[in-house]
Order: sequence, then structure tokens, then C-alpha cells
Amino acid sequence: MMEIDSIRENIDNKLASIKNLDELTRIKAELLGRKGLFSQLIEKIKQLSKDEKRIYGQNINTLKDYTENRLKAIKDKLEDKQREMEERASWIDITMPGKVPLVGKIHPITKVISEITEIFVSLGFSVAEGPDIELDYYNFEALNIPSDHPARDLQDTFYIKEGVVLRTHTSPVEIRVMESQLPPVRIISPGAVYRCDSDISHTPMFHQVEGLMVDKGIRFSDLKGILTIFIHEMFGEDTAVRFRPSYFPFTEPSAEVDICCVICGGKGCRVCKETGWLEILGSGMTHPQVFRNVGYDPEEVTGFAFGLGVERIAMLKYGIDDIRQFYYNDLRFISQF
Ligand code: 2U9
Repeated sequence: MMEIDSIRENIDNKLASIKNLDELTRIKAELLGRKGLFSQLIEKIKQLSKDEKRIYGQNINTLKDYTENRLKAIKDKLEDKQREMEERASWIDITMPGKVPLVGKIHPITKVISEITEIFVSLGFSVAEGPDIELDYYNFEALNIPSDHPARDLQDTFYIKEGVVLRTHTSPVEIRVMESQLPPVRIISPGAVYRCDSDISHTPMFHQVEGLMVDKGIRFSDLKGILTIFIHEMFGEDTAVRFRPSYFPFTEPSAEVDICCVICGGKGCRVCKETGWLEILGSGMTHPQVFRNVGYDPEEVTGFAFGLGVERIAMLKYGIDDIRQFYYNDLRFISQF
């Protein structure tokens, strides 16, 4: 009996030391395994007398049942604890506000270029592109811009090296297209252009869409018709349009195109400088010298051309008063459009 009591105490100490399921497996083997404590105790029965055997056997069986029950209880408790820990680790609080991923947006300038492009494509124009770094010849010479023209001034043009510039307009794209194909031509050339200028209404890089339509019998009325349709699509059917005489070296005659001020409705305001009109486009009939430069016969074909500044249109459309906002990359500004 003495021995049984001390064995039980020993077992209790072992069971009390179990902290996790691994330890439980190890101690279970130590106690109940094939070479474990109980196997050894049962082995001892052989040495006892018949009466002792009965009492000892009963005590060992009771102790074994007790040990098994305790181990089972400890196992259940540890498993419960483990499950609870696992549940806590994977716990999702469905009342927490969701994480909203940052979604990219199309830049307002890209948006306006797409809108303008769509209108001209619907009128049968194709999109043409060309290099940003351009030969002096294509940027100026071929466009009938004489070498003493102010646009050639070092202050306006970024020179890469003698005879090579960052294009100051996208017109050289149209020269390249005309050099490579015969009339008819009906293209627009959207893209970045560069001028050495920077203030509230100028950035050294900005965007233009220029257009060119060449065929037999193209007249000034075609220019007026196409550009009026464009303006009505872009700014609304009721927008009043005005063609005003102007001068460009590459068009003759030339006209600037104004629309009734979208801010004040023509009454006069700060944006339209109290005139009631906003200048939107430059345009004109392609100069005969430009045709001769690309090998077209100005007696055979005529054409019209136009150019617009994308940033200016975007500023009017969205009511932005500082052009530099487009290029600060401030998400608070960019993501509004
Ligand atoms: C060829 C022949 C003629 C394109 C034209 C303008 C008038 C014009 C300005 C508008 C605002 C440039 O971005 S801006 O500063 N453009 O006023 N552009 S006619 O004339 C061409 C183009 C190509 C072969």
C-alpha cells in the first residue's frame, strides 16, 4: 500500500508537469507504453503471493484507470486550449472598416486627349504619331517658319544640338505623314510638345492635338464645318463659335477659333478677360509652300489644318486656374477627375 501511494504521488507529479500535447504524448508513453511504468508494475505481480497478487492487482488496475482518465482529461483540456488559440489567431473582426485598395485613375490630360481623339476618329480622321526629338527641318523649315521667326528664338525652343530640337508642336508629324503618302490625308497628331516657358499658364512640356485634312477641293467652309462639329461635341450643341482672322506661317488664310465663355456665358469675367469669348483653336488653310515642301502640288490639292492646346481645354473643362497642377502629381488633385 505504501508503494502504491508513492507511485500515485509520482504519477500525479508527472501529470501536473504536462504543459502541452507533445509532453502529454511523451509522459503517456512513459506511464502506459509497452516498456512504461505500468508494464513494469504488472511484471512485478509474478513475485507476489496469491493474496498479495489480488490486492496489488486491484490497486494497480485502479491506479491505471485513474491515470488513463487523468490523461484523457488533460488531453481534452490541452486540445481545447489549442483550438481556442488557433481560433483567436484566425479571428476576423467583421465590424472593422474594410481596407480600401488604392485604385489608379486616368490622368485628366490623357482623358481629354482621348475625348478629342474619339470625336475626330468619328469624323474619319486617323491618329498619327512621331518623335518628340525632331529635326529642325521638320519642326520649322518644312512648315514655312523662316529662320528669323520668333518661334525659333533660343528662349522658346529646347535645342538638343545643332539642327535637332524638342518639337515645339506636333505639326512635324503631319509633314512626315505627307512625305510618306499621297493625298487624301485626314489625320490628327496628339502628343507632348516642349517650349522653354514656365508660369501659371505655361509648362515646359504640354500637349497638343493638331489636325490636317488634304484632298482635292477642300475649302475654308470644310474647316469651319469640321471645327464647329468638334466644338459642339466637346462643349455642347449650344456653344457659340466665332472665327477670327489671324496669322500663322504655315497656313494662309489663318483663323483663330473662339467659343462663347463657358464660365460666364458671354457676359465677361476674369477667365475670358471680360471679352465673353475664349480662344480654343488655331487653324487655317495649309500654306502652298508647305505642300511644295512635301512634294504635293498646291494647284492639285488644298487642305486645312488646326491646332489646340490640351491643357488649356482641360483647364476650361474642369475649371482649373493653374496649369502646373496637372504635373505636381498630387493625388488629391489628380484623383478628382
Ligand atoms: C501642317 C500644316 C499646318 C497647325 C496649326 C495652329 C494653327 C495653332 C496652336 C494652338 C494652341 C498651338 O498649342 S498651341 O499653342 N496651334 O494655332 N496650329 S494651324 O497647322 C499645321 C499643321 C501641320 C503640315
